Amino acid sequence: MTRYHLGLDCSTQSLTAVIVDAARGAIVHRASVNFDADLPRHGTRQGVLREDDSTVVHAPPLMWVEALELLLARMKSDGAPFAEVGAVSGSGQQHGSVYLNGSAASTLAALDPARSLAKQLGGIFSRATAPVWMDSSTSRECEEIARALGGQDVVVESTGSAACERFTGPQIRKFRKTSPAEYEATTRIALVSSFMASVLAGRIAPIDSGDGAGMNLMDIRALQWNDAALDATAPDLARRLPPIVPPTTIVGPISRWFAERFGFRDDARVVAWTGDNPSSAVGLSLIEPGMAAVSLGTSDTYFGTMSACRTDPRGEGHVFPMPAGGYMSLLCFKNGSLARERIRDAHGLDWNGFSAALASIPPGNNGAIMLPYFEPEIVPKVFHAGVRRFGLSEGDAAANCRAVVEAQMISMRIHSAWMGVRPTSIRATGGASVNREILQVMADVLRCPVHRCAVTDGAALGAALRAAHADLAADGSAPSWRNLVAPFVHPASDHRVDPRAETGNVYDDMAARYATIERESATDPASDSISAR
Ligand code: ADP
Ligand code: XUL
Repeated sequence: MTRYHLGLDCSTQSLTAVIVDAARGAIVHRASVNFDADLPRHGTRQGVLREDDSTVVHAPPLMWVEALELLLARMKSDGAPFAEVGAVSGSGQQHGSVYLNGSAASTLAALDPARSLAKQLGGIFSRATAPVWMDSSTSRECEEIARALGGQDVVVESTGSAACERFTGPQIRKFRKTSPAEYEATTRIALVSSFMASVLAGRIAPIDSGDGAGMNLMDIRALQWNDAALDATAPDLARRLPPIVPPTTIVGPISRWFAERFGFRDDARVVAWTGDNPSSAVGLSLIEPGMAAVSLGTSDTYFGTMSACRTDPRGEGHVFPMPAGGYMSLLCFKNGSLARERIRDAHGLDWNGFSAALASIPPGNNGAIMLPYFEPEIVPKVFHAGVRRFGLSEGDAAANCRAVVEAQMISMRIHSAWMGVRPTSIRATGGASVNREILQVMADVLRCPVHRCAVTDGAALGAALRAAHADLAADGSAPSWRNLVAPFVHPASDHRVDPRAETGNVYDDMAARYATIERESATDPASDSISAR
C-alpha cells in the first residue's frame, strides 16, 4: 500500500525533504540538512566555495550526495514512513552543472548497500566541483555564444533567455576552454537536479524541460536540444548530454541501495527532478495561466504563468516550461530585502518604524522617485551600484521608505509587462511578506489583490506533489493539478490585501515617469542625486 510521496529540494544552502499524503492534503514529515553546519568537512560557506576572484562560485557535488544519505538516515530514525512512499522527486538550484566520467553509469548501477554512498561515488566525477548559479565568471563566453548564434535576440527567442553568466551553456564553454583534457574525460554533463535523480535511480537520469530551459541550450518551443546552441557552446556536446523529457517522466524504480538501506519499496518510482523555481511554482499552486507570485526574500523574484511561450524582448526575464503544463516566467531583482534594509538602517528604524513611515506618505510619494541600486542590478541590468534620487532628499526618512518600496513594485510592473498577462491575484511569500504595508504598495501598484501564503519549503513541497502526480498518473488515476495542490496552499490568517480605489491612476502616471527615468539613467547616469546609500 503506497500512500505517501517524497519531495527533496537540493538548494544552495540545504537539502530539504517533505513527505505528503496527497489524499488527505497533508504534509506528514519534514526534515532538512544544512550543508555548512552538518557537513563542515567540505568547507562551504552558505553552501558554496568561492575563489579569490569572487565571480567564481562552485559547490562539491559529493557534498550533496552525503547530504542525501545523512538526511534519509535522520528521517529513518525519526520514523519517516519510507515503506509507504510510492514515488520520489526533487528539485535543484538551477543552472549548476555536474561533470561525470566514463565510470559513472556502471558505478551508479552497482552501488553496494553495505557501504556509504559518498565512498562509492567519489570516483565518478571528471570535475571535482560544480559551478553554481551564483557564478558570474563567464561574460566572455556569453558574448561568444551570442555572437555565434546571431546576437542576444536570437538566443532569447530560441532558448527563452539571453546568454547569462550563470546559465549552464556558458559555464560548459568556459570549462572546455580552460580544462580541455577534463572536458574530453567528461562523458555526461548533468544539472544539479538530474544528478540527484541519477543517484536515486542508480542510472544516468534525463534532464527535464523545466530545468533544461536554464541552460541556453534547449529550444524553448520544441523542448529539445537546440543544435545551433550546442555547436556554439562546445564541441561534441550532444553526446555528453542526456535526453530532455517532460517534467513528470518516471526515470525508473529507486536504486537497490536506497531500498535496502532505508526500507523503500523496490518499485518506488523516481520521477524526473526539475529546477527549484518551476518546482516552487507548483508548491505555491501556480498551475494555471495568468497567476503570479512574488517572493520577497534576500532578493525579490516575480513568477508568472503563461499558457503560450512568450519571451522577453529585453532579455531580462527567463522562460521555463512548467511541470503542470504551460510556461512560467521568472524575473530576479537583486535589490530586494537588501535595499529595504539599507533604507531602514540608514534612518535608524525597525520594521514597525519603516512601515509607519511608509504609510505616513500618500501613494505616489508627492512625485519623489528613487532608483534603488544599492547593489548592481539584474533587472534592469545595472553594472554599477548607485542609488539615484529624483525630487527626494536623502535625509527624509518617510519619503525614502516609500520611495524604495514604490520603486521595487513599479519595476516589477514595468518589467513583467512583456508577459502579456495581467494577474488577477498575486501570492506573496518570503521573509518580507509579513509586512502588510509593503504588500499594500504591491497591491496598489500591480492593481490586484495580494494573498500572503504561509507555504515554506515551496520547492520541496512542489517536488512531492509532482511525484504524486506522476505516480498516480502511472497507475491510471491522474488527479487534476488543481485538486492535487489546492489543500496545500494555506493562506496566512491576515492573508489578503486589496488594492485601494482611492489610489486611482497615481501609479499609471508614476510607472510611465519611472520607466522614462530608468531608461534615461541607463544611458546617462547623471541625476538629481547619486549616492551609495
Ligand atoms: P532568503 O530565503 O532569501 O534567505 P527570506 O525569505 O527568509 O530570505 O527573507 C529574509 C528577509 O526578510 C530579511 O532579509 C529581512 O529583510 C526580511 N524581513 C523580515 N521581516 C520583515 C518585515 N517585518 N518587514 C520587511 N522585511 C522583513
Ligand atoms: C534562477 C536562479 C536561482 C537558482 C537558485 O534563475 O538562478 O533562483 O535557481 O535558487
